[in-house]
Amino acid sequence: MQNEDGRPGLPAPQQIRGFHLYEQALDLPAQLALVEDLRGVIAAAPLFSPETRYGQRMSVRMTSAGRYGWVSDRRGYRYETHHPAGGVWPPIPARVLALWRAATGLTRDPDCCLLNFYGEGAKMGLHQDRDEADFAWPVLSISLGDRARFRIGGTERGGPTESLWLNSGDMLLMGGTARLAFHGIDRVEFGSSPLLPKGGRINLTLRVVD
Ligand code: MD6
Ligand code: FE
Repeated sequence: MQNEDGRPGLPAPQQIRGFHLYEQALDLPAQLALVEDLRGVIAAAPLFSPETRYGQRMSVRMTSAGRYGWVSDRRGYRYETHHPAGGVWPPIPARVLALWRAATGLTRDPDCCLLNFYGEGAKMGLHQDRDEADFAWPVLSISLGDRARFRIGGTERGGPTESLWLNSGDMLLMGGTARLAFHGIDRVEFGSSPLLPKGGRINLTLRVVD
């Protein structure tokens, strides 16, 4: 299969407010292989519950792979070369890099693969991804497991929003005019996918950091 840009291996994306949605970009065997890779990432860099600068714990648990990982604590949000427990982050799995190359067509690989895990009741408030040095690089997101209601706004907080479902195997590319759009996860339909035996949702976001 080729998408509109002639990139092999991906269906044509749907465009929603400048986001490119690749529905079912990963078939079930590809999703299962990715989950196995991510178990290795989590074994090397355990999930943690970041604190916000206001001292509240996020409901999403996180870890990262790559040269940089995204962390949040009372000092604020930032990228760090080390896990909060001290070690360097594990490398980004080759299969994840292959998806980045296929979806973006870029030869520059991402520096960070942020892994978000949503257990029962977890959600993520509307935010912009703006901790990276250069917003010309896109952000690619990959969804695995339970389906989630993804909300998209504009570049100003408080403007109109719309939402769409992200299902297991979907990829979403946020670039161009959408790169600084507000977005978040309203809710996850816990137990809606059989991919993760104990339920939950994994979201990967791939970013060029510096
Ligand atoms: C999520 N995603 O899907 C949260 N960020 O769980 C994000 O925050 C996100 O999906 C940047 C680009 C795409 C995303
Ligand atoms: Fe984000």
